[in-house]
Amino acid sequence: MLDASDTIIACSTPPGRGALSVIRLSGESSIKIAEKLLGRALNKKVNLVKLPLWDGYKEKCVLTIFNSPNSYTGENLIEISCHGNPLIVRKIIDKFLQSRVRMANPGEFTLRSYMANKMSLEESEAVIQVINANSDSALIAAQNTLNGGLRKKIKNIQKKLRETRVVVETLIDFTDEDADVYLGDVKEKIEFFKEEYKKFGKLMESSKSISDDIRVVLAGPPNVGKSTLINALTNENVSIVSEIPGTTRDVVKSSYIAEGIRFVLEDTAGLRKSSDKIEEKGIKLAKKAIKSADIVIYLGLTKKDFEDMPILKGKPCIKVLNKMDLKGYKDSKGFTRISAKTGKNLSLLKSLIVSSFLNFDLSEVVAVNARHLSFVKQGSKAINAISPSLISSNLELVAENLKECDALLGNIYDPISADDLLGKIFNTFCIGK
Ligand SMILES: Nc1nc2c(ncn2[C@@H]2O[C@H](COP(=O)(O)OP(=O)(O)OP(=O)(O)O)[C@@H](O)[C@H]2O)c(=O)[nH]1
Ligand SMILES: [Mg+2]
Repeated sequence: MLDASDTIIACSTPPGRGALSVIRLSGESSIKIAEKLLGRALNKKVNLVKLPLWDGYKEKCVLTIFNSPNSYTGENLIEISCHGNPLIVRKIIDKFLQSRVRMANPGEFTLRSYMANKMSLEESEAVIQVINANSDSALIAAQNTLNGGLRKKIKNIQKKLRETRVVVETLIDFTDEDADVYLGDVKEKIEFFKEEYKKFGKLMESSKSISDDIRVVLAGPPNVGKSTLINALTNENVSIVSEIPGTTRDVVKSSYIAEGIRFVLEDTAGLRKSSDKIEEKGIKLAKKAIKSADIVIYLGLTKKDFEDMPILKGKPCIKVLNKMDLKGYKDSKGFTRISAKTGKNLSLLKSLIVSSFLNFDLSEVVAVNARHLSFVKQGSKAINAISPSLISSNLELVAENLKECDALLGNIYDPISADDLLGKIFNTFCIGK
């Protein structure tokens, strides 16, 4: 995977027919190899050539030359634009494969860019997020990370962490009496840093959700209007509505975009004790969806529907009372009241969903993936383990925890263990990128 000495080739545009396909050829010898195949020099930046593919057939294509180091990979690179026909693409690639060129692995062009120090690791990862972005905000986030925004945020929190650590390390060298005097200041400084880290962690979590689609799971007892709500919020008739409790069994998905963020709603089976085998399976799926949701909209008709819900513990949740249009409807504090049927308060509900994630300026959002978030969370554990009593009893351990968090965060843009990690990251790319 990490051998960057040879010349690689792959089609960089999606498979299928179109006006054009673009094939990339990268490696120090790429230009020489192409010149040999063509029997002519490639002196210009853009060259119109006739590439012999088999006896009697030459493909007219445009070869754009990017000389090292001013190319995507940092190596000599050629982009071959040909007619968008999979047969022609295959023939061109086959031609080069006969000339000391090999097929590129998934993400290998971007890996080479990383290896040539043209991009840092998290910037390389953002490339795939640019490709996969489904909404304006996901695209903004990916571009921000691509422009170094994530690293800037991490370095900023590391700077604050190190300032805190300096204070702790200094106190370790004090005599016991002097240390007692400053202990209060240190406790205050650490509390302040903990708060800063909490804010940073929240921004990272929201950024992770926004970088993907936000998964909003609609849950609650049967017959409360979950399916009516998914249809109303997404303006599509995706889920069956009926007055019979236990109608929905499978998880039904539909999406909408608000404030540039894509929300994927999941309608689920009503939660109740059931002896019906199929319904039971549906309830299992519902519970699974709730557990992995970014946010749950829990729907009920009365306050009683919200009692005893251990599954929602620690989950961001909006509690909603539906069917406010009905006669005899009872209002309750702490709940959002709607009517999925008449549409009353649905725009309010939509803005509540957005504000659960967008509690900061959208331009602040950076693309965060599961790997980044896992280091942020591990760092959070190390920071939260610093209690006031630990500060009083063991400053060395406090300093150690701060150091551990610092190292964990550093892994995001400067990983310690190289090859297997890089292999895993770049394997998630498409071939040709
Ligand atoms: N009056 C009134 N009726 C509603 C409202 N929302 C849903 N209903 C009705 O309530 C019944 C159940 O609606 P569904 O959307 O199927 O309920 P559900 O929660 O998906 O039910 P299950 O799939 O069985 O869990 C249907 O007859 C709907 O027309 C509302 O806001 N007001
Ligand atoms: Mg339903």
